[in-house]
Amino acid sequence: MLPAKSQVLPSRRDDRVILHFDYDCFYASVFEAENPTLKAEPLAVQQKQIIVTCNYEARRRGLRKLQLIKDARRICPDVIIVLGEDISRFRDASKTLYQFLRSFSWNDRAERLGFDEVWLDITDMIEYNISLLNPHDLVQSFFVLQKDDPTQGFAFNATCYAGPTVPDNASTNDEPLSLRLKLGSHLAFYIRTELERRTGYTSTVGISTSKLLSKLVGNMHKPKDQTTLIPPYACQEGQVSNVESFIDDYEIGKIPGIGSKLAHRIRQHILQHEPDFEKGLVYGETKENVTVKEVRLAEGMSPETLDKVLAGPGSPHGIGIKMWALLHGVDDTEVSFAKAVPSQISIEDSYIRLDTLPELLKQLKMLSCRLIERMRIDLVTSDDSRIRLPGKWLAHPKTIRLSTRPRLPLNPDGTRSRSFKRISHSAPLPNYVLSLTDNIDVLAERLVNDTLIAMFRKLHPEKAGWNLSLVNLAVTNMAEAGGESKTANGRDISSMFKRQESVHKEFTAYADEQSTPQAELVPRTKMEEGYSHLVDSTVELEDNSWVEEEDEDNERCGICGMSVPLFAMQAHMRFHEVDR
Ligand code: DGT
Ligand code: MG
Repeated sequence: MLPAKSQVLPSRRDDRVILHFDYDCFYASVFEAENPTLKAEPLAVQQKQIIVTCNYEARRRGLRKLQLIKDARRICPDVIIVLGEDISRFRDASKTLYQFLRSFSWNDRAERLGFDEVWLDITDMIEYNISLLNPHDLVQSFFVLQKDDPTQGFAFNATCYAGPTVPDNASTNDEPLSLRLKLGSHLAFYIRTELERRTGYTSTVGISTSKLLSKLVGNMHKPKDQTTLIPPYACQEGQVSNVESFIDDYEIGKIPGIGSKLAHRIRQHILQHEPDFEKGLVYGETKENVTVKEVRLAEGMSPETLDKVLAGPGSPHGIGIKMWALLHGVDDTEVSFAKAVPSQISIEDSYIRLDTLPELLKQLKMLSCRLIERMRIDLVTSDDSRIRLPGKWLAHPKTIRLSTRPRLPLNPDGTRSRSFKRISHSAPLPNYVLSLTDNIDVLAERLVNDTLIAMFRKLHPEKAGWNLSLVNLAVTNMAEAGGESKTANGRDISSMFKRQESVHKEFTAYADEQSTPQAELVPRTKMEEGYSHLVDSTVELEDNSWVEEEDEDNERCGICGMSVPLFAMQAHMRFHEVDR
């Protein structure tokens, strides 16, 4: 007999209040912030042959994210298209907005996902403010934003939610969670209004008790709005849990934490055949939707069944129970503390073809330069480390890691089987790389010659015959130079928190795109830019359960550059064939 749900599900942590922020049409908003007249125009941001995002005026006229440029021009001839290949402007804007949101937090649980999403765990602020409420006059309440200055805050009505709710017929419910979420919704409203007033950026916010639910529910009213998932959350006798009824209708591939490959396997299991795909650029979009409810209620479904369905090479231990929890809207992962220094810095690029030593050396040199540059930006205590040398290292990476993704040799029939596993080799990072007086170019050259070539030979002992689709260079194993911070393990680096410019740089960096005949580079996807710590085992893995083990198997479409899971590649190529 199956164990009762309560025995197998991790308990839901409904004592928390968590906000999820998603900036509206982020890349387009960055251009609009630089040139506000663009706001009234249909605006799209181009990377290679696709529109990675467009503003809401463009969406009103029929454009959408991840559309081919030629389609966009056909649908909306007066669309203004700007080039978004240089991601540094997005990184900078993201950092500024993050610092703004983080400044509201008391507990410093402020976690970024990619460039344009942030979670804040505001539980402590809510609890404190509930303790201040006057139960006889909830309508005229005041939310205190700073404990040491009770005049800093805003007036609000604690008897109702701010903004829309799910379900939308907000029946009065007097459980304590209801009051906590009401306060959360008012704080969300205040912060996103302030964000817009101070920076011009609009955002969409979800309010709930976990990262999963706040992220999902925020999507219900876009753009420039917010949504609270209201109680009851728990399954009680005679009551339907709003959590389950909310999550039940979602296609399983839309649940954060269930990545495209896992979703594909679950669909296969439920449908008992290979699911058909939509033709189009957005990979993994299935024609045959399988909802959370269908999976949950499928005959014989249990964590053990999911374990069997999802088991495979590289599947993490406990995948079944983890997925089972997500299907019930249960996610107990914490919102991470803001970090003083990244746990690693990683630079990578992907190639259509990289199979000669001279080209490899050139790419290693380029990646090394970018890596050292980013190390100096993220880990050195100067506001502009490139100008004010020498600065001081806040953390010393102790290890360097080289990873490659080799293509398999041709089969006897001339075809090539796809395998996209990365292989890695790590070595101690030579000390000279930490010199702040030497020129980056010189250091990079030395690193390649002294260390990286030997590391490469360990991975690829054969003289020729290799062909790489990706090279990644990372420094890891950070020894912080100090640490009273929550994330530090050494001496005092608290000063770092005080310097806005030096904290929270984007922790993953990528080489600039340049097209060369030998090593043609293709555009980055959202996964690579920001979501990489979700999907890429080389980046920021330690934080939370949002790691999906699978998308390393993605391959880049040589036509549009989309990162596409292998199983969807055929359907994706059919899309281009039809499109020609
Ligand atoms: P939204 O949130 O629907 O109002 O629109 P965005 O543009 O903020 O979209 P979102 O939140 O999914 O992604 C944030 C930014 O990340 C977006 O402005 C462009 C970039 N991005 C998203 N998906 C992809 C992708 O598949 N490839 C590339 N290269 N960039 C992407
Ligand atoms: Mg967004």
